[in-house]
Parts: sequence; C-alpha cells; structure tokens
Amino acid sequence: TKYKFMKIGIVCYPTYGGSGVVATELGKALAQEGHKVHFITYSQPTRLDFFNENLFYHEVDIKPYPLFQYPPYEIALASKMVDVAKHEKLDLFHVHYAVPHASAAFMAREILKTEGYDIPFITTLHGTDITIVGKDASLAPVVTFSINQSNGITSVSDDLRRDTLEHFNIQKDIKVIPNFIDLKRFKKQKKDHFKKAICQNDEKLIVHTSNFRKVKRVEDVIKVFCKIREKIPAKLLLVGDGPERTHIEALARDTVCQGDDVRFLGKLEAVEEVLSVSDLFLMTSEKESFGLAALEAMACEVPLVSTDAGGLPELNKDGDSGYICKVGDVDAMAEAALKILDDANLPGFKQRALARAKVFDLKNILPMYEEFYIQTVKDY
Ligand code: GMT
Repeated sequence: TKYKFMKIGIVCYPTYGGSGVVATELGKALAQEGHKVHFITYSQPTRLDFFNENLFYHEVDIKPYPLFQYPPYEIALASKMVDVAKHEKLDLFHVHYAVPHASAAFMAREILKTEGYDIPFITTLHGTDITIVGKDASLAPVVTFSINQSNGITSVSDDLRRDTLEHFNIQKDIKVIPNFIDLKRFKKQKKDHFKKAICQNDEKLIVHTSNFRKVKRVEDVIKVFCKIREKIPAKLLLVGDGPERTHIEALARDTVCQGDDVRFLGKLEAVEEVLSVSDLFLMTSEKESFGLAALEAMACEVPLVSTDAGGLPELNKDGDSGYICKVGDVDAMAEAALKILDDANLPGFKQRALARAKVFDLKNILPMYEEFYIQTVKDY
C-alpha cells in the first residue's frame, strides 16, 4: 500500500514525436489511476490537454545571456528536477529519451543525495536516442554512462534492447515495455462524409503519418502508392510535417500520381479521424524502434504494410495484420498492398489489425510500468 499512489516526475520532449506522446499518455493514465504526475519539460506537452487533479506541469526556463551560443538546457532541466523533487516529495523520476534526459536525471539525483533526498530514476529508451543520436561518438560516453547510472532501464521493443546492448557497454538489465494505445480514443469512427469528400468514386484510401524525417523514407510511400495507383483507383493522404516534406511534395508532383490523388494534410490533432476512413497504412522506415503511428492505425482497423526495420516485426504480423517487406523494396510493398486492398481480403486484414492492436491496449501495458516503478523504488 505504501506504493499504491506514487509521486512521479516525468521528463520528456513535449513535441509531436512518439516518445513525447508515450510519456504524456502514460502520465495521463497514471494520474487517472491516482498517482501524482509532475511533467518537467520546456513547453506544455501537446497531448497534455485536459485537467486532472493529479497532473502538474513544471516549465523549464533558461534566461538568455549573450555568452550562450548553446543555452544550457540540461543544467536548467536538472535544476528544475531538483526543485520539483524536493518540494513535491517525488518518489521517482521517469525520463523518456536518453539524450539529454538521462544525464540530467543523473545530475539531479546526485544533487538531491547531497541534500538528503534519495530518489531513483528510470530511463526509457525510445529509438533514435540509441540508434541515431546516442551512438554518435560525440555523445556516446555520456549516453553510456547515464544509461548505466539509471536505476531502471526500459526499451520500447526487444529489438531496441538488443541494439542497445550490442552498441553500448550496458551492465544492467533492460526491461522491454512496448508502446501502448488507448483503444477508447483510437477506434474506427463513422466518418463516411469525410471518406466521400476524399474518395468520390470509392477509391481505396492509403495513409501515412510521420514527422517526415529521412529515416521514414517517405519517398518510398510515394513510389509504392504510384505502383498501386497503376493497378487500382486509390488516394493517398500524408499526415504530419518535417524536414523532408518539400522534397516529397516535389516528388509527388513529378510522378504519375498527380492532381488530387495525393494530399498533404500537415500536422493534425485528430489523426484518428483520418485513420477511421483509411484502408491501408504504409510504414516505410529504415529505422523504427516500435512504430507507434502504425499501432494507432491498427487500432482504427487499418492494416499495415511495413518494412522489417527495428521493432516493426514485433508489432506487425506478416500475412496477418498486414505484410512485412525489406527496407526499400517498393515492388514488394506495392504487391503486398494490392493483396491487402483486394476486396476479398480487406475485411479480414482490418479485423486482424485491430486484434493485433488490442495486445498493446493501455490496460495491459500500464501495469507493467507501475510494477517496474515499485520494483525500482524498492531496490533503490
Ligand atoms: O519516430 C520518430 O522520429 C520519433 C521518435 C521519438 O523519439 O519521439 O519515435 C520513437 O519513439 C516512439 C515511441 O516509443 C516509437 O514508437 C518510434 O518507433 C521511435 N522512432 C524511431 O525509432 C525512428
């Protein structure tokens, strides 16, 4: 009972990225369970959009100073963490994305120790913090050290766990706790008017959502779509924004799929509405530790053609919830897509995509975090 309701400090990126979404949704769910959850970050997390008496938000601020070519965010964050832990009597920190949150947490924990406050921290590895950013020699020593210093480590897939152990000298266990989905929010909604507006002739609707970074290989989405479009009437919706978007827009304009076959919707809050009318999700990433965007789609009964990158085979079951193809193999992806979109197969794929998503239901995953918190606090 001592651990029934905990006071948890969550540190994350407050932006649209998957790690911030997981951290925020986790914090909201913990607050609803009765835990007190304190978000510590540089701006209001995008999905922290409702009031709950157990949710608190502490903004990290850095005063500008002419000398600072690089404002010392990590120091400001660690200072804020110390302050919140002391005054709110936190039981533990849970930091999402190792860089630079794990090293800030280490600093905060050590400072707190000198003041008589002993609290542990858990680091959750989300993907690019390991696969791209962390491995870089310019950061690796600090990343390795602060992961090892974590009192608990979780990763969002088995593949990311393996990758971390292979590339860093980690002396601790890494517990795999996958991404989760709130099936009450992400479910197929009746949006027939929306479908009609986009697919006037009942074309098949294909969707991709991402932050348009290079690792997502959005150009493959366009290439696969064009191959599908050569065979059947179809439309493509692209949701999200990011550095590659301009280039992808140009590619879409220059290829066979012109006119309004391809639409860029930009960033969208209610992505579940678009997913509700979609027939297929394309995830073409060359790296993807879990693939939260694909799970959101599956929860809305959208089957998946994905690559075999990272943890995607742990989410997508080949021939069941969709198909898995080699990274960059656009021919295979188009062929797989056409199989799924075949009217004889589509209803079955949709049902099985939903069934697969249910494995990652919030109510199955939340207790894993709660148990890990208790274990970590007890062991500290
Ligand atoms: O995919 C991104 O670029 C965003 C990134 C992040 O760190 O916010 O997402 C990562 O974390 C998500 C939540 O755990 C995972 O579902 C994504 O697969 C992972 N992205 C990559 O590994 C590229």
